[in-house]
Amino acid sequence: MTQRVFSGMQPTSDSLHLGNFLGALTQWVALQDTHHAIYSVVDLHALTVSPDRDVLVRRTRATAAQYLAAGVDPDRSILFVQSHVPQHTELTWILSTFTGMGEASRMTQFKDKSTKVGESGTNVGLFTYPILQAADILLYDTNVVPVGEDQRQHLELSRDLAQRLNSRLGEGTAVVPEVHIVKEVAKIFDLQDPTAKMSKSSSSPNGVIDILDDPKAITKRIKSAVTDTDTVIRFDREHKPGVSNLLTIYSALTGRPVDDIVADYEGKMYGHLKVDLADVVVAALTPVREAALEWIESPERLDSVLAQGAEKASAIAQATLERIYERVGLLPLKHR
Ligand code: ATP
Ligand code: LTN
Repeated sequence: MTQRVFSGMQPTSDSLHLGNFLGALTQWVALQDTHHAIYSVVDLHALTVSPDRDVLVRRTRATAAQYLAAGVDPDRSILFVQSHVPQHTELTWILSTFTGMGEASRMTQFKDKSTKVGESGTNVGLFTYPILQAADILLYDTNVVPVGEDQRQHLELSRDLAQRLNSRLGEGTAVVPEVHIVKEVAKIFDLQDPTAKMSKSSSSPNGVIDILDDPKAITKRIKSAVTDTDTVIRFDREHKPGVSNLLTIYSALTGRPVDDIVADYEGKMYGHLKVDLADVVVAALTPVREAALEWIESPERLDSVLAQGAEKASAIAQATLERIYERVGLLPLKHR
């Protein structure tokens, strides 16, 4: 049987950034050729950061638009919004009763995010976030989950929960998912702080390249990327994180090996590399930006694609949920 892929991103920003694009979205698009793919805009996860109502609605559509623009193909894959499929919240409850307080407390993303906002700003949803993520994955009997490096620990929890369901409720209750992380692009760094990951919640907007940025803004940000006082263009993650990050992006977008690119720039200055890289990024993102803006301007067409996706996703999710409900011993409802 064709292996199944599932992944999702939170609608926590108007635009996805180059890290999301290379670390996740590009892999999603490629996996459609070999797998049955299911991709979701995980709006329930985004509620953990208490967004404004109108902003969340807008970002949910914009995120779906960017998936489509990057090449997620609704004729081959399922594309849907998480809250349209209520089985996600239903399975989350069951999984929460299989999750230990200790293991949930060890999640580093929760620790980081809750430290940032302090105890008064931390809601329980932020704590149970990885359990909802496990529900997303297990509901579709997912074999492969393409994500960036920062999601590795959450994926470990999903795997542990799947194995626990199988040992307590019987083999075949859940599929144990494999994480799919492409090493080269698993962590794209911030252009202003090349030791931190490029992130939607970055403190330095100039360090982030957004898919929806116009070419001028992209060029400006790449030209002002932090490098080092040395002048040699070579790949050295530890001593030259800024230049290495630029080389990684260049290589990922052109498909050329880093060594070839380094050879081309022998004896040249950082400025040369940056000017050319700006052209490469603009060329790669412009068609995506234009297609995304078209989708954003046709919300009805977009909503209809999402409605079809939700219907297909729901059918798969309901079958899994019924299997698990039956195995945990919830009394089946007999219709009169
Ligand atoms: P936030 O900063 O709000 O946590 P984010 O920018 O990390 O957001 P997510 O929605 O959490 O974005 O991530 C969506 C997907 O993109 C995930 O698979 C994540 O691993 C991947 N990803 C995020 N940032 C990067 C990055 N800098 N490099 C590679 N992959 C990334
Ligand atoms: N936590 C993920 C988003 C996410 C996800 C998922 C990723 C929610 N559910 C299921 C893969 C599979 C993040 O990128 N921050």
